[in-house]
Amino acid sequence: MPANLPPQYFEAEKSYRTAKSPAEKITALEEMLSIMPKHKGTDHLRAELRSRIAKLTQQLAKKSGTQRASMMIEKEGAAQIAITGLPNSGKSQLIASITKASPVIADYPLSTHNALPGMMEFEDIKIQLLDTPPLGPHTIQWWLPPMLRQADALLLLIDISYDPLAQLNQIEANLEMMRILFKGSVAKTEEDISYWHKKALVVANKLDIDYNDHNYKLLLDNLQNRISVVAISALQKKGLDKLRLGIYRMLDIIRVYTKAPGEKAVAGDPIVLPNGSTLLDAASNVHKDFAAKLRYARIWGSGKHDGIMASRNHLLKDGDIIELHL
Ligand SMILES: Nc1nc2c(ncn2[C@@H]2O[C@H](COP(=O)(O)OP(=O)(O)O)[C@@H](O)[C@H]2O)c(=O)[nH]1
Ligand SMILES: [Mg+2]
Repeated sequence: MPANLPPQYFEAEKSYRTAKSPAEKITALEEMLSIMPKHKGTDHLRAELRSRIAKLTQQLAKKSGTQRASMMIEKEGAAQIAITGLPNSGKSQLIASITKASPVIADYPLSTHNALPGMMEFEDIKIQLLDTPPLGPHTIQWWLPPMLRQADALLLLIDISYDPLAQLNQIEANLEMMRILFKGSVAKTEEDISYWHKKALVVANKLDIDYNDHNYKLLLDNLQNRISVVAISALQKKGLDKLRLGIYRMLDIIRVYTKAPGEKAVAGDPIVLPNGSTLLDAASNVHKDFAAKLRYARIWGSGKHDGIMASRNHLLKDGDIIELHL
């Protein structure tokens, strides 16, 4: 136990020990985490607290009947992305326009109480999007923070018809309270292990309302490329192809196709891997035993000569075709 913990920490720890329900325990652990000084000496303890929070959240999700459904949305497809933002920004409209899901869309705030998944197609892969309840000073569903933390990436949806910078600030502040930081966030830049670090894309919605151009420029000027922005009209289905591409790029993934000797690659059914993956990573993705059994592989696409033999640590590129020899 690091010696220099402030007295408030021990108070929070006491409420953790006396807490009766998992929900109370989580609250106390979150508090301990926020009080604890952030330096090398507390790394281990902070990691420990995070894993206790994760375990308790899982327990809670298993117990709490009706809420379980929205909490435990299993990842499907190449990635799971949560759409988040303030009330009325158009989260549900976006899901309805870009996937086949049909959530409630309404002009009053807080119309979404549950999370709803939908599958978005991008070329030959599918990416799961989650419609979620809004951020803000309202009663936030207890499962919203773990859901956002669990997602592979976030879409930060902004209603461009009013003050975009205030909205972005509020989104950032709300996420930070949930211990979530995103790449390009001004809040904190250092790698802090007591936070969940997410990739994020800012989506400026309602661009169909013409006076919104001004607000959009304001947003772009302020962000100065620290985070990518895509402008859309969810209602009129404009900019959605750009959004699909933006999401794909944000994920930083590659698609690799396998083929059997003498045959063509299976079109439309790629293995999806993080950018920077090697042939060996692809092999173990196909089957856990393949990495050990792999004798050699031939590769088409990223090599200078198609069909060359490639080494196990050959870096793969999007669109490569591989032939594994065991
Ligand atoms: N003009 C315009 N209105 C939109 C757009 N997207 C959503 N809306 C409207 O904004 C309101 C809130 O939308 P909703 O999807 O329910 O927002 P949510 O609370 O973020 O889920 C509804 O009245 C929608 O019709 C858009 O692209 N353009
Ligand atoms: Mg909604």
